[in-house]
Amino acid sequence: MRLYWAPRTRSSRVLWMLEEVGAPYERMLVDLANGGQHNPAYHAINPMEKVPALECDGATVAESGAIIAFLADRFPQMGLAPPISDVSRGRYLQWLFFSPMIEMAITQKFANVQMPEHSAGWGSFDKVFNVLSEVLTTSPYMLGEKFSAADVMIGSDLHFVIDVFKMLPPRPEFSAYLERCHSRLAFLRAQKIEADGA
Ligand SMILES: N[C@@H](CCC(=O)N[C@@H](CS)C(=O)NCC(=O)O)C(=O)O
Repeated sequence: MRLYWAPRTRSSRVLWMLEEVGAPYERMLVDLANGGQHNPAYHAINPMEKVPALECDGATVAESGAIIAFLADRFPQMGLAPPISDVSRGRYLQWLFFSPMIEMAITQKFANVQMPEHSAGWGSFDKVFNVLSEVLTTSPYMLGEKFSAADVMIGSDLHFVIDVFKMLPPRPEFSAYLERCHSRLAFLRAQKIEADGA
């Protein structure tokens, strides 16, 4: 497999996922500062001209959430997603797809745009994080006791919102969750790769 990436971007979550999966991969740096993402060869891989993207056995996939879902399904032996026929797959997909709501909530806050809660698909900034708080107050991970690919998505979103952008005042349930996510060996390996790559 080959990951097209750049440090300190949304590639970080895919790097973390690849380390969770443990299968061999190589990294190809896309030089965002010098327009590497606009190179026609890269455009063919991700027409959005953004990182990350993944090549796997001749197929390409872009969008960090899609890559993470793809990897979880491609390496089922790692137990990072409930099996297709398992009823808990529904809740897993719900949280995997929740990440864009977090992005919308952050964008709304940054842009300082007012919207009626009933017409915004994500409700509101507070609603999104209160819903996550509700889950993480009673369970160690988004699906309960077991870490899954949904935690790679939600964990990396919360890391950006809380640790990097400092957009949310500390909440004990989020701090404890991030501590659990950040103590995973795969996360620590990915962090080291980021640091060395940067
Ligand atoms: N929805 C995409 C977003 C990817 C994205 O926004 N990547 C940024 C870095 S975090 C990027 O490549 N920016 C370079 C550019 O737009 O020129 C995903 O989750 O993969």
